[in-house]
Amino acid sequence: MNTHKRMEYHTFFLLLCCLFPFIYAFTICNSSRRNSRLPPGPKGFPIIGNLLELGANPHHSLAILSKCYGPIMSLKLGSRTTIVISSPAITKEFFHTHDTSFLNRSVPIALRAGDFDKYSMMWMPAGDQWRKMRRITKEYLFSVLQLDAREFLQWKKVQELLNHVDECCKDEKALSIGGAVFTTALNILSNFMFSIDLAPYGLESVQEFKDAVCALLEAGGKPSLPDLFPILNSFNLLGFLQKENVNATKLLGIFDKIINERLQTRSTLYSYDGVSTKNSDVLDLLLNLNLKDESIFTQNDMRILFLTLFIAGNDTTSSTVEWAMSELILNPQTMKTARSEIIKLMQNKNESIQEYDISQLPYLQAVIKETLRLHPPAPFLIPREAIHDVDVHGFMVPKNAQILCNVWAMGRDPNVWLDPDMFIPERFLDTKIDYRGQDFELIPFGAGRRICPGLNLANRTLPIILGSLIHKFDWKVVGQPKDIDMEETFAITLQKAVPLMAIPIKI
Ligand code: HEM
Ligand SMILES: *[C@@H]1O[C@H](CO)[C@@H](O)[C@H](O)[C@H]1NC(C)=O
Ligand SMILES: *[C@@H]1O[C@H](CO)[C@@H](O)[C@H](O)[C@H]1NC(C)=O
Ligand SMILES: *[C@@H]1O[C@H](CO)[C@@H](O)[C@H](O)[C@H]1NC(C)=O
Ligand SMILES: *[C@@H]1O[C@H](CO)[C@@H](O)[C@H](O)[C@H]1NC(C)=O
Ligand SMILES: *[C@@H]1O[C@H](CO)[C@@H](O)[C@H](O)[C@H]1NC(C)=O
Ligand SMILES: CC(=O)N[C@H]1CO[C@H](CO)[C@@H](O)[C@@H]1O
Repeated sequence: MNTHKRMEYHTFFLLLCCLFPFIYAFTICNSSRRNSRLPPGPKGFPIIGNLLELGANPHHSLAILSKCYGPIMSLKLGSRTTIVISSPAITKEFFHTHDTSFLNRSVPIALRAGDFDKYSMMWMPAGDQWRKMRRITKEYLFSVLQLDAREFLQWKKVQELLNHVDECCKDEKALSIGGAVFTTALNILSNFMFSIDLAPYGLESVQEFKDAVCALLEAGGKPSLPDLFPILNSFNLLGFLQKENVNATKLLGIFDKIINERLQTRSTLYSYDGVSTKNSDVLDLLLNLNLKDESIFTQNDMRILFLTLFIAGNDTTSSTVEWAMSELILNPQTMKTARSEIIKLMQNKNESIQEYDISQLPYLQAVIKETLRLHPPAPFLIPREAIHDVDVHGFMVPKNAQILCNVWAMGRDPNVWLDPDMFIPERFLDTKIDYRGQDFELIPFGAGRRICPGLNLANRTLPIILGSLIHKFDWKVVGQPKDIDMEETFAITLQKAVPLMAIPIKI
């Protein structure tokens, strides 16, 4: 499988090199036609669009291309100028020095269907509405205060996960790590927000919810044909988009139901003016806000916010834990080191890891960093768009250009990391490198003003879940660890192509 993949890139690379003279001739001979200050790249060669479309892993293809053209290059995907950046220094210019010029998102056409881009904080242009949503998530959802207040809740959800694993343990049953963690991550979120479990372990309804979100994600992530060749837009893949719409509508329907039910309980509980003074969860806080001044925060804002957060929070968390577990099972010595650290810290406590323990588990934190370095859930971050023409690094980035930051390539760049392909958490032990968006060699959460707002939550959820899983259980796979399939599949997030199934063994 691996060799096969490698062959494929090899072939791709060869093909490129054969094409290079043509591309070169094409570009140089007609350079008067285009702006010569654009970053280098195979300009105006539509076949590249095709190749990307064909390649299931565009982050690999673009990493190869940037070996030819350098860490800042421009491509023409259909009619859209795309700037691909793949070095920490250049990334810093974009998301630090010139951050305000790249605050807009470039919206995949599939998402424009349901006006999703107009309402969702993740895709909307960086205007007043976006600033408002950022402020609300910062104050009401992911502030240290709010996260502290809900610490017990997260802990409780992790206990449920451990109980579930315990049961699989008794039956010596292999368990889908991603699936189990997905349920936990979803429930942590849904309890943060509405104080209910959206996903009981292993029920049909979860699958439905997952499928719906999945389809939406895939639609957003793959560079679809009409995106690359807008001329095809007239076909519009109508049936497809309508289906997406139905699905989004369905998800929104779930949130509507929850909101309406809450409004009803509130009206009976707090009969005076419907304002809850006892701030029990995010929904209550937001409804209070909505009651204070409906124009500030409408019910539609609310349900789209929920939808966005569920899409953003689902598989990022579970796929990171899944990758981490795969790497740890592949590297037993690393697993051992991580576990001993936890056992040593916890030996005088008879409980499982709590949030305040994390700061005393540097190795566990390093494992998470190393996982995010090699397997960033968003290999291109989430594409931004140039608001106006910008001069970067001596090149001209034109207005409306789409910016792809290949964090996946940076994570595996030998100029940036020693032995980039090896899983070595130790590399983070004696550095201060963190993923808060200031160290540009490691920015799985993005950087600048549009950095992932869920960062604080993820920084608590990831180590707690992973730490608990390896503290209480040893893990083995059917067959040899070295046979674990580490292939990736690309939607808007990077997931394992073959889910990790592992058998827990109680310690
Ligand atoms: C391992 C976990 C996660 C990773 C690696 C991750 C990564 C990212 C990245 C790379 C971006 C784009 C940043 C940029 O443009 O510079 C982003 C945006 C976003 N993330 Fe996350 N994320 C994670 C977890 C979460 C969680 C748990 C939530 C919420 C529940 C969340 C909510 C969002 C939202 C709403 C945005 C859009 C922000 C905006 O456009 O203003 N993320 N995330
Ligand atoms: C560049 O291409 C255009 C047509 O696309 C042609 O008219 C023009 O002569 C070409 N310029 C050069 C320098 O070859
Ligand atoms: C959602 O979309 C997927 C694939 O596009 C489809 O299989 C599924 O049936 C849809 N769900 C609904 C409720 O339409
Ligand atoms: C921890 O141990 C103490 C006594 O040693 C006991 O009272 C407490 O219930 C235990 N807690 C848990 C979670 O087992
Ligand atoms: C993540 O949590 C750890 C431990 O609490 C803390 O030291 C670190 O600064 C946090 N990182 C970010 C990016 O918030
Ligand atoms: C961001 O994009 C929107 C439309 O997509 C546009 O109206 C707006 O002007 C852009 N923002 C800025 C600051 O240019
Ligand atoms: C909708 C969606 O992305 N679902 C995913 C959530 O995470 C689990 C575990 O990684 C995936 O299996 C789902 O496909």
